[in-house]
Amino acid sequence: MAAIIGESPKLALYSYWQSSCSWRVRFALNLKGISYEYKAVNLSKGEQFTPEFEKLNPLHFVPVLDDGDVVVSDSYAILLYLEEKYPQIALLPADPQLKALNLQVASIVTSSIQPLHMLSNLKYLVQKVGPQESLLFAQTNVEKGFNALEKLLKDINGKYASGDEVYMADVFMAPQIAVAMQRFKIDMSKYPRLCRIFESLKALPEFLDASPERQPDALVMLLWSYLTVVLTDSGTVPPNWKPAWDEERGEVDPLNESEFDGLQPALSSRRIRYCRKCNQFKPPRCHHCSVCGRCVLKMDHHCVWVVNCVGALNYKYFLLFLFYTFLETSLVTLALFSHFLAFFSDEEIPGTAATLATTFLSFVLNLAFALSVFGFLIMHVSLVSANTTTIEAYEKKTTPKWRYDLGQKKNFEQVFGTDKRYWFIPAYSDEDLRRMAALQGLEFPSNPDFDSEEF
Ligand SMILES: N[C@@H](CCC(=O)N[C@@H](CS)C(=O)NCC(=O)O)C(=O)O
Ligand SMILES: [Zn+2]
Ligand SMILES: [Zn+2]
Repeated sequence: MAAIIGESPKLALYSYWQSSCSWRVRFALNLKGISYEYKAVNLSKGEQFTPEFEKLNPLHFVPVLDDGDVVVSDSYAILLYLEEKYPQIALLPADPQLKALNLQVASIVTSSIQPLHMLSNLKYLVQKVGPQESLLFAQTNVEKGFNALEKLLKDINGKYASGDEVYMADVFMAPQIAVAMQRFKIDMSKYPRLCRIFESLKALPEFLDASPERQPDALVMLLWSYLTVVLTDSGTVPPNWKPAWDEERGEVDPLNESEFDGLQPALSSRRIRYCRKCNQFKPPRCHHCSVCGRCVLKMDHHCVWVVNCVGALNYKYFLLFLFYTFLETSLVTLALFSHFLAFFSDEEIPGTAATLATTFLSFVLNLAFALSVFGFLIMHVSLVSANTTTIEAYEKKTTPKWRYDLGQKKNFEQVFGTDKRYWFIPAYSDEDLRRMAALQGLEFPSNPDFDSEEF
């Protein structure tokens, strides 16, 4: 987002990443080079119905623009307001006929297409007439609107809707076409003029920056997982912890019997896990981390990216962080793919040298990240499905009979919990925290068939 003009106080935009109406306004603000504060309103959680939001827009819709003394809701009204208040980089042409055309296109999108497929209306229809009928209803109305737009713009020359400049018609059409293709699978080959306009518009960095997957609220899950894995202690051995019985054999630093005077006889005949650096007993699967300088419960590895050790208490959060990073970087890579290909074609690419370089670099970096995170993710999927940690997989000898292997489903639950609703969020249900010993990191259920096996 470019710098704001003059000394005006910063605008705020109430928006939801997936809302096409908000996308129009984000696109317009970017075209005008106006920076703004992004205020996420989570429509799927019903945040549009809170009393605070109702004061801003009694219709409970995003977008809403807050320009200090002036609060405007409705994308159409917001565009006209911005045009008056920030006239630099006009989004309406001076020519009355072209101006009318732009207003007409914008109005067709906001009143004759989008309201007929908006989520709350479709939800209502799904309940009344079923999912098939409601999808057909949405598709029919999008196509009706696109037929009209195709005819209206058929004889206009130029890359964009009303010529070679980007105006209000484009601002309204581009997100609408993107949604029609992605959400309603509309066959755009029936609308060649709209297709050409969309091809030019989707190459604009101002449009890409406004796209759903680049909005801060789309990044929420990634950031949430990241902060949780950074802030959750990986698990330390409680002071004075003593083993109830021997757990593992072949550990480093086996002690001789005279070193544990006072322990039960049954224990002294076996090998006890003891950390000489911390001077304390080690629970099963616990390892000493030399970076953290302490013993870490079910230690996986020390991770520099999250500046923390990854262990029993934060392993799930770490995996979710990997998963959401993979999702995010792959989406951005896919979105930028056609722009990347355009660099190798002969066609002229719009945008300044700086924005082109940024697009190119973003593509390469996101692709590299997506691929490396993917490799890491696959490795951890196989570790989780066998109920091993990175350290154990490294240390494990050849036997396939791993005592903690409870079968794939149970192994997965040992890390992610048994409650499906919590699988994709960095948290556990209270019930799981109470019932599942593995989540505390001191005891782990083992497979009775392999229990006596050595490893
Ligand atoms: N005419 C309004 C429509 C706004 C609108 O439909 N917003 C949708 C998102 S695109 C919304 O907030 N829906 C919330 C809901 O349906 O509860 C505009 O152009 O801003
Ligand atoms: Zn230690
Ligand atoms: Zn560590």
